[in-house]
Amino acid sequence: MRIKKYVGETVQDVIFKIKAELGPDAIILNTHKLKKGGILGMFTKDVVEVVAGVEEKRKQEKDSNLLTVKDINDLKTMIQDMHNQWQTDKFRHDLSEELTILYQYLNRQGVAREYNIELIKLIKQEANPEQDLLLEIRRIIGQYLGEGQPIMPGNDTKVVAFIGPTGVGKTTTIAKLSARFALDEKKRVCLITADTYRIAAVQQLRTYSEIINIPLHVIYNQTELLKLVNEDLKDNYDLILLDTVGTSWNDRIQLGKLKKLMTRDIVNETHLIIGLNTKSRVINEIINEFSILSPDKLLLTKLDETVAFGDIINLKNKYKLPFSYITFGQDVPDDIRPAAPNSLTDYLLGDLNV
Ligand SMILES: Nc1nc2c(ncn2[C@@H]2O[C@H](COP(=O)(O)OP(=O)(O)O)[C@@H](O)[C@H]2O)c(=O)[nH]1
Ligand SMILES: [Mg+2]
Repeated sequence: MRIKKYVGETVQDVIFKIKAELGPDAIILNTHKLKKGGILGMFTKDVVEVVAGVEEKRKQEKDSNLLTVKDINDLKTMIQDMHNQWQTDKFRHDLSEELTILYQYLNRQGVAREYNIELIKLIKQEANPEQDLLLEIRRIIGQYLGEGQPIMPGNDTKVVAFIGPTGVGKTTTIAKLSARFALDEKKRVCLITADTYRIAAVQQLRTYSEIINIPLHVIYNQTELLKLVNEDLKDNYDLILLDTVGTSWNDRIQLGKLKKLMTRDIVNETHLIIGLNTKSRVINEIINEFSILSPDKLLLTKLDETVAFGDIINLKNKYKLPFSYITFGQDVPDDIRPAAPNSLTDYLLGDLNV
């Protein structure tokens, strides 16, 4: 144990110093008051003396966060490879200075090389040289991403289901949307949850439904869902939002169950929720696995926890599905917006300087 003595005017002062120096795990071993300073017994000051200690971490624990020589060499090789790839990237050499900056920028945002090249070619072809280049880039990338497709309640009751991995923001997004539709647009909204796996999940949605003052139904199987939608709720609501169990993307059994539950004769529209803070490789695996549920739209969450937005382009290209909404924070109902091309390009091109 590392032990040290601290002196200060008050106990709070001393504890503050101890925490700063020894960390939150420090323990107080002894305290006492004493007088200090002064001349001939006059002008002395009361001070507090505290002895504190902290258990020293074993060497091995400390070292686990350090990079080994091999780690450093691997990193060097990786950086060198990236540098070589960039240097020998033939495509780059024929570009104007501005387009080189854009190409490099999109590369850093994580846009896959093939899509990046496609975009740059498109901009080369279509940008009007009379116009401001940045505005032209925004316009062309906006067109490339296509119009967003948010939920449009119609004359008939519309049932919209939300699917995606656990913790991606399904329930929170449903709460945001139901508040928007029920409170702002005065639509008749009803919630159904099939997420009965955890008690807390139902409670979470129930709390929102009570605040927004809309009904919530809990269903356990397809028969109940069918009866509820086709008999009890039909024509009484403009919009029914269906929350589903948080499925691990590689749990095929669970995904199979979900597929059985959400047949097309019940659900009109399915939004697959993707946390944009997820690694590109994992996003691809998620979409591949969830494709058995034939999602109609992609809904992007957690843009506030993301620094690279290239996956917006990668997703659009690879899956050809429209985006419905983007969410960018935990606040219900504020942190959601329809996925308009303008909003998406704001994120993607936010720091671009050409
Ligand atoms: N930062 C951030 N957090 C979010 C966003 N959407 C949801 N969350 C948080 O993510 C966590 C999981 O959300 P939840 O809706 O329960 O996910 P579910 O398991 O898919 O239903 C909660 O703490 C939410 O507040 C978002 O856009 N940004
Ligand atoms: Mg949930």
